[in-house]
Amino acid sequence: MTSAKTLSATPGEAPPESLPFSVDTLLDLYSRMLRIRLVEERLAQVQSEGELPGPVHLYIGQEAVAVGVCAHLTDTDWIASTHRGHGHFLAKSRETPKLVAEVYGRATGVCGGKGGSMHVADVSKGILGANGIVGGGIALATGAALTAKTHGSGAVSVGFFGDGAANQGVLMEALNVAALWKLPLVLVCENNGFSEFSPSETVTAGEIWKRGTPMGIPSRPVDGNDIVAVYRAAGEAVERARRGDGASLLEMRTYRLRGHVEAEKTFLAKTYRTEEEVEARRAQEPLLRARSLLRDCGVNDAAFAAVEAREGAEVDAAFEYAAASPWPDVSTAFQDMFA
Ligand SMILES: Cc1ncc(C[n+]2csc(CCOP(=O)(O)OP(=O)(O)O)c2C)c(N)n1
Repeated sequence: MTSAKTLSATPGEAPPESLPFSVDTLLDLYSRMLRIRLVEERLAQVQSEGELPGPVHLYIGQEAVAVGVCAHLTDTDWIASTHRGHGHFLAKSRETPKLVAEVYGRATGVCGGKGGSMHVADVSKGILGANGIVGGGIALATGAALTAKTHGSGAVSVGFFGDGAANQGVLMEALNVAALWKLPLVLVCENNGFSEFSPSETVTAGEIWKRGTPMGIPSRPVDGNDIVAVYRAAGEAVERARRGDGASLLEMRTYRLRGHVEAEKTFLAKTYRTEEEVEARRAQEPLLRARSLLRDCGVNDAAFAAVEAREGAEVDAAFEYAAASPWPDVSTAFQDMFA
């Protein structure tokens, strides 16, 4: 099969003016976003068929944030995630079968099937886990940044959190100690427009990115559906943290295209947004925009088809693996619970 490396119409050429990387890199970032999208579309399908043991909060529409940020990290850097964490996991680790098996609750999952969708974690890859406690990842990432600084490991820690989580007091505490102690921390707020069923403007005062500036923390809003903008902003913040210059706060402005949780329409008494609004925002979604940019760079249909075939095959294999995997044995119920 043709590899992504040879797909661009401009192999080996300098990137166009507007790109901070080669066309091949853009295609690679696109393929990573596509992997997340394909996994989650399939999760939506199997969830509706009753195949999953628990609820799932999908990341569809926000893929550029996880991929553009994690592109700057290695396995020895840390991330802490949210209840909407599949995208963060897959952007940091490509171990798709382990992720899918975990969401299926199977023994072959990355947490042996005991974590499920909201607790996918892999410390060996620097993934401190998805988190059912809104804002919990902010504190975990700050602690990991303090550990990195104390040990002089050179690692950077990234805390992903939602706009709803930005209203938890822990954000203030994290910003305070991160500024005081110059922690190697990047706080990434994903403002996807909603906190559960409340539009952000009904529960959040002012602009979230501005909450870092009183502490002297470089803070900025970013178009979170533009993979290039995310990559650039995250690159600067990660570099700053790695240099020892301290923390940054990025507010990634994006949009949640699916429900807060799958099947929410079966229990919600009233809607909190219109179909027209969602459709209008679909035109701005990150994969569509990355495709359009790649086309402008000369990437053709055959190249897209090759990427789709490769990613589709990986995702098919991951779902086959998960569905065929055993449930955890009851005798293991108390293993790995305490350290
Ligand atoms: C501490 C805590 N409070 C409340 C909840 C219930 N809850 C689950 S998700 C959610 C909304 C979170 O919104 P946001 O942080 O914007 O993330 P998004 O769902 O938009 O990704 C709430 C309030 C919770 N899980 N934990």
